Amino acid sequence: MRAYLCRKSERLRTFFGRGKAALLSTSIAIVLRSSAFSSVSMASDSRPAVFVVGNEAADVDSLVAAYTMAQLLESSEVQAIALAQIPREEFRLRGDAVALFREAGSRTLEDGSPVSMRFWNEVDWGEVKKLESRSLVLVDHNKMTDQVAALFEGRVTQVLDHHAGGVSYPKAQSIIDESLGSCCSLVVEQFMQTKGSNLTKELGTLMAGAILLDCRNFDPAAKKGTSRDQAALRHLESVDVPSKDPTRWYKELMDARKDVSHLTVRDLMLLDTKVVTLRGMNVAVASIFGTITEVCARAGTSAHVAEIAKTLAAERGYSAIILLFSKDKLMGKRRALAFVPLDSPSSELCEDIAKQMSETPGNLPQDLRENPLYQTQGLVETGFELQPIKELEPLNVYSLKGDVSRKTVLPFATMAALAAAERSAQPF
Ligand SMILES: [Mn+2]
Repeated sequence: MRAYLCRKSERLRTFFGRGKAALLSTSIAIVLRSSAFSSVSMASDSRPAVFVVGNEAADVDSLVAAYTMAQLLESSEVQAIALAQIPREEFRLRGDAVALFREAGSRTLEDGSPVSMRFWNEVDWGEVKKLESRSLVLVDHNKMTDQVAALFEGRVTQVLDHHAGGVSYPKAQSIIDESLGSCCSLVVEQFMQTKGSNLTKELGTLMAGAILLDCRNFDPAAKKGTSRDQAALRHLESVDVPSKDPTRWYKELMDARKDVSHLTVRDLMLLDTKVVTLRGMNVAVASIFGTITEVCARAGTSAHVAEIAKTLAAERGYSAIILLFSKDKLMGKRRALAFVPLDSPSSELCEDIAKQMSETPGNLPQDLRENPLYQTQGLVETGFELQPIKELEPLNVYSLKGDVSRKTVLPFATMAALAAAERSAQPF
C-alpha cells in the first residue's frame, strides 16, 4: 500500500508540480480518487451509470473502443463511463495508445493517458456498488473478468466483440464477429446506426488508428482485416479521417507500438497481459513485444526472465505466467512460448497445456476446428508445432509456429486445462 501511494505521489508530482506534492503525499491517492472519478458527482447525478469496459490487456483496440463507445452512449439520460482494467500508470507502457490519443487531440494528463477515461485504481468501487441502476457494456471481450463480474453480475446490457467464446449473456444485445480485425469497426457501425450521434474528428481518428493497427493496414499477407473493417474505415472519411496517408500513418503507429526500447523486461510482461482462471488458479498470459532472444539478452539470462516473471506473478497473485514472444528471425520466424509456474499445481497445469499443445492437430476439438482463426493460422492442418528449446533451460520454453497468436493459444489452454482435469476425475 505504501509503495502504491509513493508511485501515485510521484506521478502527481509531475502533474501538479513539485512543491505541493510533498505536503499532500499521504492523502493524495484519496484526493485523486474523488477528483478523477467523483463519487460525489455520481451520487448527485440522477442519470443511470453505464460503464463501458474493454478487455484486461487494455490494448489500443480495447481502450479506444471503450472510450468512443462511452462518448456515443453519453446523453442527457445516461452517464457513460469509459473504463480501463489497468492502473493509470501502466497506460504509458503502450506507446501506440499514447501516440494515437495525442494525435486525436484528446485531453490527456502529462503521461499521455486520456483524462476522461477511468482506470481501475481510481474508481471508488464501494460507491459504485451503491448505484442501483449501474450497468455494463463489454467491448473487445465477451465475458466479464472476475474483478468486473464481482461488481456487475447480471448487469451486462451490450457486447461488441471479435473474440472466440460466443454469447455469455443471452439478455444482452450481442454483436460478435470473430473474423474482424478490430472491435472498433463494430463501434463505428454503432455510430452509423445511432441517429444524431456525434462522430467527431477526435473519435474518428482514434477508431481509424485502432482499425489500421489491428488490421495491419489490410496487408493481405497478415490475414487480419475484413471487408467489414474496411467499410468501417471508409465511413470515417466523413470526418476527414485519416487525415494523412494511411500507410505512413500505420507505420508511425506500429513503430510507436513496437518501440519498447525504454521498457524493462517486467514492463514488457505488463504491457499486453490477460488473466484467466484455469482450475481455480489465476494464470496471466502475456504477449511480449520482443523475441525470446531479445528478452533473454535484456534480462541477462533465460533464468533471469523466469525470475522476473515469478516476482511479478507473486506480487499480482498469479499462480503462473505464460509468455508468448514475437516471431524470431533467428528461429526461422517462429515464436516462443514460455511457462513460468509458481507451485506444483500450476506446474502440473502448464505441463498439461504444453503436452496437449504438442499433440495438436489430432486432438483439436470440433469448436476450435471451426474457429476462423484456427483456420487462417493453419492450425487445423499443422497444429501449434510445439518444440522444446532445451538450450534456454531452466526457462521452460518452446518454439511454435509463427502464425500463432494469443487469440488461438488462450482458448486452447482453457480447453486443455478442463480436458486434463476431467480425465483425472474419471473413475477407473
Ligand atoms: Mn481487439
